[in-house]
Amino acid sequence: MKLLRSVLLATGLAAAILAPVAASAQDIKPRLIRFGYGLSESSNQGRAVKFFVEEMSKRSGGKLKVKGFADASLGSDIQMQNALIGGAQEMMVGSTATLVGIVKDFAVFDLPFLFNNEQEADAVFDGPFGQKLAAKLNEKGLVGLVYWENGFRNLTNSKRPVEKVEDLKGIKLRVMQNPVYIDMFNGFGANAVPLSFSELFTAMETGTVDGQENPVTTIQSSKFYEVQKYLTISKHVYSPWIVLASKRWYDGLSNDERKIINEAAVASRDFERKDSREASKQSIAYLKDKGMQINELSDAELGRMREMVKPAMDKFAADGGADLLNELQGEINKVRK
Ligand code: TF8
Repeated sequence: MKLLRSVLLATGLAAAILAPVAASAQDIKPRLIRFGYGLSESSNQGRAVKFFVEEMSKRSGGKLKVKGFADASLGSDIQMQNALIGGAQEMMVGSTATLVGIVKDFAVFDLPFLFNNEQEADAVFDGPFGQKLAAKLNEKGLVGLVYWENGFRNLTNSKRPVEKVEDLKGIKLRVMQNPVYIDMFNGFGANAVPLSFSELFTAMETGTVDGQENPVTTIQSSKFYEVQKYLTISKHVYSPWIVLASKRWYDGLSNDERKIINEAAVASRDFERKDSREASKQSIAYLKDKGMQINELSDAELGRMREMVKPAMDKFAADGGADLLNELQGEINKVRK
């Protein structure tokens, strides 16, 4: 017993001594890294940030200290992007949809009904297409590290069940600040209201908007069921998140530090996707239990929506996005085969 204890003590001690030694052989400085995000600490986004914090600490012998800031406490997605560009904040995770003011090409991911499932999305985001778009951020002062899953988006509102597109008529629907979303939902007959996520709950609570669209995990973690009665499973868009670093800050790091960040980011991506997918399986039952009335759109209705959204797709193509959309569809077809 005594022996066992001292062996345990010794191995524990050895690990404690060796970890920092291994890290200090590398060029790593003690740093505080502010990592902002829009959802709550208990959301899938929050859990993955926590995982990243721990990975960074482990991989750097405690030197690279990441502090997560939940609930948009450092600002909305767009405000944080600008803080990263200016070098006032180091890292964030947020929607690619809000990056369109910086790199227009990201709008291609906002087009509806592109991906049939998560596996197609993973292959495209982690493959050359996703990497090419992320690389376009560099000249704008951002580094796109990895894509996380936000998920397939669904509709909620406080007015009525949406069983057919016509039910959206006149509904004031919050969308992300992005022209594709505005065109898409106006095309469906709703009144699209672009708003930052951080203003959304209050806007629904006060009736400034009647509804919104987001993955079920977010509808759960942001407690939208408190202010929304109807949930329609439409899966109209697969939405990614992107983990970003300030380029100004990132360029000043050592190779060893950058390597740790890149590897921790990849580990966080794998953790986040698995965790989000598991969580989303529980969400529908949870939301039903919270009193939401839930319906699924029929294939026929989804087919009608695809037709109705064609003008928005054509507009994207005519606006210089045709080649990009073709390329993306080509990449998705490769995965489908
Ligand atoms: C949205 C997005 C949100 C993100 C998040 C705050 O509706 O789906 O998940 O912006 O980072 O705005």
